[in-house]
Amino acid sequence: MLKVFASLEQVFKDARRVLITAHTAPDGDAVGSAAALAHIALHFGLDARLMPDFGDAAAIVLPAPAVSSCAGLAGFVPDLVIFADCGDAARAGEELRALVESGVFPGTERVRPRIVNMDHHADNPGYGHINLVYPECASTSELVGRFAEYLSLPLAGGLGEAVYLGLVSDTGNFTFSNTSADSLSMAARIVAAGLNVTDFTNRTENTWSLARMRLWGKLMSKVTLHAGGAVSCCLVRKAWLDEAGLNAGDLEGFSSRLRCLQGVRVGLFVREEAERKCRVSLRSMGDFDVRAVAARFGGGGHPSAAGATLALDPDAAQRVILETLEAGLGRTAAVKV
Ligand SMILES: [Mn+2]
Repeated sequence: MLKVFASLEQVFKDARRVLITAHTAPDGDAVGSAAALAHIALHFGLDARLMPDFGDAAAIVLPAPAVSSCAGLAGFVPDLVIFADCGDAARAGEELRALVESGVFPGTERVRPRIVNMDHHADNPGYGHINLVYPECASTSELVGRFAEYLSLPLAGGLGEAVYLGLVSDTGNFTFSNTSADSLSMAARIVAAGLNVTDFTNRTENTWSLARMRLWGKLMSKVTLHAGGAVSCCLVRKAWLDEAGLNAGDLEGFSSRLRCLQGVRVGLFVREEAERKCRVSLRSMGDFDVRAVAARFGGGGHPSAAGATLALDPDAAQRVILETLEAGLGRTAAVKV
């Protein structure tokens, strides 16, 4: 890791304008790792932009302007593009997927920025010129935190908050199977550097609207059990979100709640995005590989947290995933959990 950190440090030294991107429908690790990289870019004196526009998902103060598309960059042409927490380039959206494919920055004829890929998804194909893909990191933010510490930057202030957001987000507040001594000790160093955990949580998590809590209540009242109680399942129709004036970000974390039920090994959450288009999220406690299930439907992720997008209505999407889960769990029925 030290050798590739040295290469990355040189990339930052050589660059002038950096675009830092994370996946669309961003979670705390996407926001946190991108924001932490922006802090590091500012340390090197770079002009930085973030994409997508994280909006309400940000939860923390972003150190650089965030735009929703390349058009929003308004003439800002980067010589460095960093993908954070994107298991494949397409997760950063169509424009930046095209950048990886052609090498040419969208809207220009021959600008070819350096492409850096920082991630912790094991199925990341390594689409950058420089690839830092470390599945042993519980979050991409932890990887960025390690790079900051390699640069002797203390994980304090905005940088510490950004890394901490990713640490807690991808480990479910240090409860998921990926939680390691490394992630906990990095959190300890951030707290030692001044982060107030209660104040941070108040600003980032204790911010629910009543409409959001009531929607969660409605969804929880509709949870069903399958495969002899080994699978919990819930689906949300787009109309329910629209009626409540909510969006997908208001459901962040719901899929993990589905694992709380005693005896459940896999939680399945189906969210209708549009007509005949659903996002399915799968969560396990690490003893059943949900990434393999997601991969069968063109998705990916981690062994205990994965997702896929299906061109089906929500009931059909639920049915096909449940069938796959039931077959898979049947094969591992002998596993004692
Ligand atoms: Mn992540």
